[in-house]
Amino acid sequence: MISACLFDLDGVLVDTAVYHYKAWRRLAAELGFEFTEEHNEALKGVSRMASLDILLDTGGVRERYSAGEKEEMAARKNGWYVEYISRMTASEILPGVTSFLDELKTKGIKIALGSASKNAGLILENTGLGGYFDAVVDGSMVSEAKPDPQVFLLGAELTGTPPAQCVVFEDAEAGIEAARRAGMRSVGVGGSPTLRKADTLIPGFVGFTFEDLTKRID
Ligand code: B16
Ligand code: MG
Repeated sequence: MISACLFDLDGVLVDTAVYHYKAWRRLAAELGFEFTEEHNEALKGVSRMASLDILLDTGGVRERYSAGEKEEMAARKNGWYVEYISRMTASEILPGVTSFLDELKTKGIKIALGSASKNAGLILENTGLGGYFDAVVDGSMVSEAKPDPQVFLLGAELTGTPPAQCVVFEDAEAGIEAARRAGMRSVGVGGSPTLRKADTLIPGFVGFTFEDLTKRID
């Protein structure tokens, strides 16, 4: 029985990875090294400070900076990122997402967000997705990042749903592992081979219905 669907944000409902990439690349350029789209793959679903460490490792400069300097760099990157996402609109919701959420609402299935992003609220507001959610858990509400299950367990609790009746939609391996540790089923979204541990895989939401979900997971 499925009573709640828990969604990751970046890469599942919207593609904010392009904006994260633009901002990280700008930071790397200021620090004097190149950061490619390929490097950026490793940052998907990873928290802001952990992402910065990965970026600094790419440039081979992590040891050069103090904790305070790293805080400042992360804040600088976030300032640019917020500037980019401030201009987001509903046109950036990924294809098929709105119809699937509409269907869940009609069927009385609870909808929750489980994102690592501390900017999730702004993205939901600008895209108009916010109204769908019975609960929103973002990076500012948890102390442990995915693959820790905290973000999804809190989402389940806030919607009053037992974990066994929750399904998580994720585009990152750490998120699929977080769902498993939370005792929830998972749907891997997108084509990444790193998602093979998900209970089922979908390329995206176009044409995907709740009936399809129950056929694959119930
Ligand atoms: P922020 P998700 C994640 O979002 C992004 O995939 C990841 O690239 C980002 O570093 C992280 O949020 C933190 O975001 O800097 O806005 O707090 O996939 O968990 O929705
Ligand atoms: Mg994601």
